Amino acid sequence: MKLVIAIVQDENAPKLIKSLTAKEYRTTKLSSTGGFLKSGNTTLLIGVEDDKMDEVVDIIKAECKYKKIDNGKEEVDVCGANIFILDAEDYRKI
Ligand code: 2BA
Repeated sequence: MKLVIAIVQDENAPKLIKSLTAKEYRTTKLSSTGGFLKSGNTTLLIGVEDDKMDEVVDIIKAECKYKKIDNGKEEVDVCGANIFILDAEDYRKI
């Protein structure tokens, strides 16, 4: 099993969560703040079986769009998603 940590733009999060939930993936949404822009973003925790990883990445790709932001000093490219994929050693529901 993998633990996916996906940092996405706030505006893309509702549709992404809806699409993941529709495919029966479970998500936890955390409110987060980017260290560079110091503005809000969304971090999702998603527990995924190994053989479902490609589908999850495809859903994230489909729902999360890249954008440019002018922070007053420069134009900054913000990715659709920054995704960390970790091996989950164990997972239990109690
Ligand atoms: P922020 O840290 O607010 O970064 C927003 C965007 O600013 C970044 O987009 C990148 O294009 C730019 N940026 C970030 N740090 C920079 C720097 N030191 N110098 C110049 N430009 C810089 P993304 O790379 O798509 O990142 C979007 C958000 O994802 C980040 O928001 C941060 O919250 C998270 N993130 C990205 N990479 C990460 C990493 N390696 N570890 C933890 N969080 C990460």
